[in-house]
Amino acid sequence: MVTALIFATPVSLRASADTGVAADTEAWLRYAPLDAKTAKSYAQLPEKTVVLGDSVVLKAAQQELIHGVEQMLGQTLTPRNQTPFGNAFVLGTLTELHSLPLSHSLYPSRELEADGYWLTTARILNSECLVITAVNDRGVLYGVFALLSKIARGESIAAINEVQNPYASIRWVNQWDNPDGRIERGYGGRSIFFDEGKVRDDLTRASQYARLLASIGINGCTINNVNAAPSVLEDSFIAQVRRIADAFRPWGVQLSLSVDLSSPKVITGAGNAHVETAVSAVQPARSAAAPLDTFDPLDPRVAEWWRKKADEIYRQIPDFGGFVVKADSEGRSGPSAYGRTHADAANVIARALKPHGGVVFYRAFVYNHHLDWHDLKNDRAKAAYDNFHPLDGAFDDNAIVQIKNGSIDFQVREPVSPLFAGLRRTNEAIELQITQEYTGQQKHLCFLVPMWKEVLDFDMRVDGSSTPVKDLVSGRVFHRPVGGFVGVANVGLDANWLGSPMAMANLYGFGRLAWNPNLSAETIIDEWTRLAFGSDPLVVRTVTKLQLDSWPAYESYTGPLGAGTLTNITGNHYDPGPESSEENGWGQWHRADHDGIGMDRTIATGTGYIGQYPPAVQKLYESLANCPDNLLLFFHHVPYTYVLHSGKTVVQHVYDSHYEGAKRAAEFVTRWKTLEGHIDDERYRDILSRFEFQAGEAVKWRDTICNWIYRLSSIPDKKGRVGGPPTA
Ligand code: GCV
Repeated sequence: MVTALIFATPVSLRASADTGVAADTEAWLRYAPLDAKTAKSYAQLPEKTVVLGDSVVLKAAQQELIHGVEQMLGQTLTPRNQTPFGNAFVLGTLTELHSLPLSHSLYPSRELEADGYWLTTARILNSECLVITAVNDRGVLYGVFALLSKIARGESIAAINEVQNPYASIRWVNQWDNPDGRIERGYGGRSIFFDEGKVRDDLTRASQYARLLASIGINGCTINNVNAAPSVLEDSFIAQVRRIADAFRPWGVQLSLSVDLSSPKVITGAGNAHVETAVSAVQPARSAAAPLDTFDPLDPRVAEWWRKKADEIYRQIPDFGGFVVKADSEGRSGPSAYGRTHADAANVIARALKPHGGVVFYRAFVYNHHLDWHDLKNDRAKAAYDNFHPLDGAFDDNAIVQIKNGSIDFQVREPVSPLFAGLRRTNEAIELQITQEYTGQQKHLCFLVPMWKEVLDFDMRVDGSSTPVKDLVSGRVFHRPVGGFVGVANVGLDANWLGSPMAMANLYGFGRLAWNPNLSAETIIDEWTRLAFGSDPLVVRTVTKLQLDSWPAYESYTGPLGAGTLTNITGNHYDPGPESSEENGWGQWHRADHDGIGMDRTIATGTGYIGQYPPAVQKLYESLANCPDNLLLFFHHVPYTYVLHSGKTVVQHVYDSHYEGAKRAAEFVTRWKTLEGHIDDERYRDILSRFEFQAGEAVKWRDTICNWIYRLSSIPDKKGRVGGPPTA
């Protein structure tokens, strides 16, 4: 098969590396010229590059190295392909490296795994070389990006000897793009992949996106909405999707598709000869693409349909990653239509993918959105565990249950899903939301890495041992063959990808955590800031601190004490709308009334949700005495006068935190203003106007929530800001 090579063209020219638009598009791959002093410390770098092999990934790696060194150091590396090559950057797998005459045996200090890399110096053919090696080509590419990142941040690479392995094999992003070009919960413009029902002609952005993803170790991308249009599996569409896979391939990003479970029954299509054949009474079906009268996963015809469909896709896209399935959720078709289980549905697809090495991600986001809100025992938070825990062990080895971090839906604060601890014989992946659906939609600064860290580090105490979520999802705890991390990214055509340059720290942070969840939020944001804005100490200090302060600030003016969804849940998921959470079937309830607030999820008197956790975690949440303040209202219904560990009453905490949060949002403006003249004007002004807007929105949130709580509780603010004269 001839594969068209589409390499991303970095947009910034050396001279313009600091201008806003270019900096936005290049994001953390700006490779801005280094100052003279820092550049001097890299003066001894080789002047040539040698690549051992000719795969498109290795070529991309070499091109990236040449581009990065040129941009940052103004030095043009010469590609060499014959020996002896003198002092050079040597790029290639260990196997290739070992075929060279080396002066000494060259092995890393610890074992290299797939996608891992080793950066080292070595004497090859009597020349000093800087070696970037790995067990596979993708690892070499990641090594190049890691080396360039170090140079961009001014880190010393003298006598470098560093081995890095990824924490898990699954490091994927999901895009919720629709074929018409709109993106569900996307805040950065229209789809970079699709327009008007077709794959775009110009896939430059898709290629640039894959480059960005590769630079942070992301190895898979699902290109379409989990609310999947069945048409993505039509033959004519797959032929188009193949072009996106071609654009991804040099960057080692595997393409995958979200699919609708009812596809075998609903796919029709103009120009689809198979369909016409199938409906013809004269000729029997000749192809997998023919519509059936069922999508029952246990029907052999359905199994055959998926098998042929997979074969067909792999014929076009040999490195295809697999499928993502959302079923029996929010109106999607599912196995319940035939009385089958989620494992039945996942396995019929898994078996079709298996011969090709593909995987199916089956989402645990399955719940009834017509719950009776009158019934105090009903609880949407229980749904994932209730649906999937009984099926543990029933999923095939290449099926992965994809679990949202919390048990509701990407709220500003939720406890981790108990399902992470509830699957011992099933592969898992955690789903994190990079796009800020419930956390300010990129209009508010909300750096999510600290939240994700809390989730990944949360110790589930399975069997009484230390079992943090990161070790459950990576498969370490239960020795699962595959597992890892999925981030819902939703970048769009906007120059800055996510709709805001500062929000890109979340995409960067997701990739870095998926690679190594033990990195601290401080390290990650320090890296990102230096790459995106440079190393001026004032800029680094200010930007990192703003980012690190942003989630706590957002939480304090939108959703304190784990109260759950106070936003407009039936509408835009952005504005304050606390009343909309109640009296409907969606189950994002906070149960606020005149006497108190919070969901009673205890085992003793509530919904019993806490019982889904291992005993040590049950103990933490079941008693009011142990339950942390920041999740109190998620687990307990208490009177407004209940006194928190902090010594404040619930109602006073709500008032204070909203005023404090809005004040902090206003201070973001003044803090940002100290950077005038220290970063490019375009981004300075763009981000300033965002902070000003956020400050106003925070006041809106503050006033709406405080007045609402006052209306319900009739308890005035002790500081006299809400509902009555000061009492103190
Ligand atoms: C893609 C939430 C979002 C939906 C999303 C869904 C999901 O409900 O609001 O837009 O649908 O989650 O994750 O499937």
